[in-house]
Amino acid sequence: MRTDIAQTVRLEDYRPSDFLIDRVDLDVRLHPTATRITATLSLRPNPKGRADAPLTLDGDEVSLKAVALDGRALPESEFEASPQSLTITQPPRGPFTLTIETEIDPTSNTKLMGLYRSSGNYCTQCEAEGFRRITYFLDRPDVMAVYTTRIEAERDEAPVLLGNGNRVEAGSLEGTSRHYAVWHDPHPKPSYLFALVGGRLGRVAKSFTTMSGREVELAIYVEPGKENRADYALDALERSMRWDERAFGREYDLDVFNIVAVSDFNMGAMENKGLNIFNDKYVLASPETATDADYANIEAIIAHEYFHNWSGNRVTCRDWFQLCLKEGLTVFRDQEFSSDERSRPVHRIAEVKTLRARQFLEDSSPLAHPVRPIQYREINNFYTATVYEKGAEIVRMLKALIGPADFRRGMDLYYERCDGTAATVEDFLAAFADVTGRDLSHFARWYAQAGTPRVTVKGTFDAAARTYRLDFTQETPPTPGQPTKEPMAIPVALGLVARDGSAIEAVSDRVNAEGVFVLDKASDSLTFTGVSAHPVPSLFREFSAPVKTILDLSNEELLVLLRHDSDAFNRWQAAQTVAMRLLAARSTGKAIADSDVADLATALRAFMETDALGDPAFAALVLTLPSEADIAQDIGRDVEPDMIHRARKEMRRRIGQACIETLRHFRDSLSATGAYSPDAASAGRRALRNASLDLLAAADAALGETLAREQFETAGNMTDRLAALSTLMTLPGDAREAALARFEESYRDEPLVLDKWFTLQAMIPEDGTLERVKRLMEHPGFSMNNPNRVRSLIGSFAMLNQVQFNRQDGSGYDFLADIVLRVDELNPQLAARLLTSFSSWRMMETKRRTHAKSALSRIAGKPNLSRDVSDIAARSLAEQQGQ
Ligand code: 0A1
Ligand code: ZN
Repeated sequence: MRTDIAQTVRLEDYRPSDFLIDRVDLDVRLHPTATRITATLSLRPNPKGRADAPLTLDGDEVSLKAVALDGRALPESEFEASPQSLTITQPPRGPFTLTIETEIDPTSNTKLMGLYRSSGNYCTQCEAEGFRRITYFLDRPDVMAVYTTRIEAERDEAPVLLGNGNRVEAGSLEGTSRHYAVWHDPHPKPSYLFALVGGRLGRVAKSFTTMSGREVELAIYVEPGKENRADYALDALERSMRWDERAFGREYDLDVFNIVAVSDFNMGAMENKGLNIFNDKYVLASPETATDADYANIEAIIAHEYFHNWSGNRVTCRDWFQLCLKEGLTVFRDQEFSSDERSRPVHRIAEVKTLRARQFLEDSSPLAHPVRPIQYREINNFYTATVYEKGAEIVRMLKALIGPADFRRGMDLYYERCDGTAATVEDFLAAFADVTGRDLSHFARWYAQAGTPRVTVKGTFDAAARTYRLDFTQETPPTPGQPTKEPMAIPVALGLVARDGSAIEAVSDRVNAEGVFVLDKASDSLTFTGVSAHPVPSLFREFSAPVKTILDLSNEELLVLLRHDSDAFNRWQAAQTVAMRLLAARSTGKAIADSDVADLATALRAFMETDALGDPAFAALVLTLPSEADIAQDIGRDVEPDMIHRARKEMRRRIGQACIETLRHFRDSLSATGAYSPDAASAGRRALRNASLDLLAAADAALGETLAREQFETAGNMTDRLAALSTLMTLPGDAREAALARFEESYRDEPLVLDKWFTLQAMIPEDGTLERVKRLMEHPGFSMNNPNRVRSLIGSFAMLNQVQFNRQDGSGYDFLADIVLRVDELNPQLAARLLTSFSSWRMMETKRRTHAKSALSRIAGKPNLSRDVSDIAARSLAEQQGQ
């Protein structure tokens, strides 16, 4: 375990490195338990650094075998070495070469950082601080070098050898069973983008010609025998490359682009230069094993990693505080790509659902932090929804504020100025300020201030004056370390809707050509003139800002928006708001009028009868009520998960019964014809059909069970089969257990499919689920060492099963605490992620809160915790100022 537990890194303490590394030559001799690395580093003092500083290189669990300076072996008196660092006390004052030999054990590397093994193959993960687990290095993103890597291995064990950049040489070692390959990457890069792979892998490939005529060989490497499951990923890669050329004028810059899928990976994927390494869940797909959602995720993540080649690799981050510079921007870019490839409104709704479920939750929790944090103890804990998803929303707002043409000009200027450098958020904003001549310093607050702003809006119609006034106020709640807040610059895209659906030609000089009003004060108002009848305002169209809104609209007015708004996002939002009001009231024991539920059901039925088939994917979203976790967040305090569960179930029953004929019709008429295709239109039809099945089952359990069983047996693809099984999960009894057994029998040799089986069972909202989860941990397909398995079973239980994780007897919390402590010994990053499922603990009612606090305290009190887990535990428990 690391010993520097309490050390805090602060943005304000940033200073340039005292030394720079221009070239790195690596010689890696792969061996299962004793891999040897010889690193030859070309160093020089940094003119921007301190003049007489020693040279201290970072290390982490590496064993030093030898060190030489300019070819002279260094005696022990001239350096200090520990597994965590290597210091040359009196380095030369000019350029010099340091040769370091280290040894590491990839087989026992269960942290999956640095060089490790997955299914016998060798692979690496270096972001954020994994390179120091391979050799001693200035392991910080502003030290950028040109790498040449020679990889040597047993030919039998690792016939495929891959590195960053282009392959420049390969051959056998005469008279031995070993072979080697040499890779050279001409683009200077930080160490976190280093990668190598050695293993037995199958390959699919395709060639691609970039817009300027460069020939690139695209290849995806997978477990042998699964090559045909990589076709969709390869196609998504080609489409991503084309899109970046079209949308941003960015083309690829090496002769090869390799992707390797591995089955043990802590995150989704990694953008290493020219050699992306992926969690195989985000590469492998076939109609029989992957759902529509899997296909969409693969497309998005392939795009995300590819787009990093410019936003992240060509322009990287000066330090880890600037993580959103690459991640927020790249998420924005992959979201735009998916929106262009699929339905924009449907994709936007999906993005917002994720943002609210993950980022708003984080923002209201003890783990809240600014998009650009100002301090951290463990950087791995900052790969968060705030940095990624809120980071993307900031870029989206910037585009809304300055318009698409200036946004593109700003992006071009940013790339032109910062190409080949390690940049900051200030560099990014300066490009847009310079192309528009605007002062973006107020806007920059979005990077610094944590918490979700709350915007309250009131509308006043004056019939005599024919005006309609909107009064806005905003406030942002306190978050850790930030008790008081400043107003934010909030773009409000808006319009007015007449109650009969006709267009309203109202004007206001506060609204720009794109229909956006900017709220940048604590309160402000705007008046429309020429308004002949009382309108319904449609605010935050397309979710123009990551804020919570409190509207003074009646349910009836919201249902006007569901029917008539030209903005699809707000049609969906209107139905969600009405449902949420009713659900939150019911879940807190407040009476609601029966007629209110009936009105919502009637409006949904009307929507389905007239509009649903025009865009089935959109209709499926409208039919889906806010989740139990969404409702808990809306209530915000003294939450009783069982009441929420009952309220939601009851409302689904009522809506299902009111719409039963239409649901039946959709379920029967939207059947697939022909072969499965993952395209958005086909997926949309399946989504509506399966949402209909699920609501039918809520309305009539016997009918639901019959239909779901039949669909489970006859489904021609995994989307429909899993949807049927998921509906059966809501219906306790023999049919459910029999279907689960059948599924296990069919897919026990398909780990990624078995993960879905683990997840569905972990989510069953009934007593007995915790025992089921414990039993499943003994299943031969489960492994505590594999992050996908742990996340599917235990992560799903803790994050997606509101009632059983938050059991009033505290057993859900105790279980998770035990698991976190066990996993921490193997894989601290995974353990810390699991622990974030406590982020809603403070909003629970007293009994649950007490149990959660004691489970967290038990974790925090354990000696020898990893830095990852101790950081999350301590922040989760900290008393918050001003809250
Ligand atoms: N940069 C990657 C995410 C990533 C971060 C840390 C990792 O360490 C285990 C792995 C991947 C991305 O944004 O896709
Ligand atoms: Zn990323």
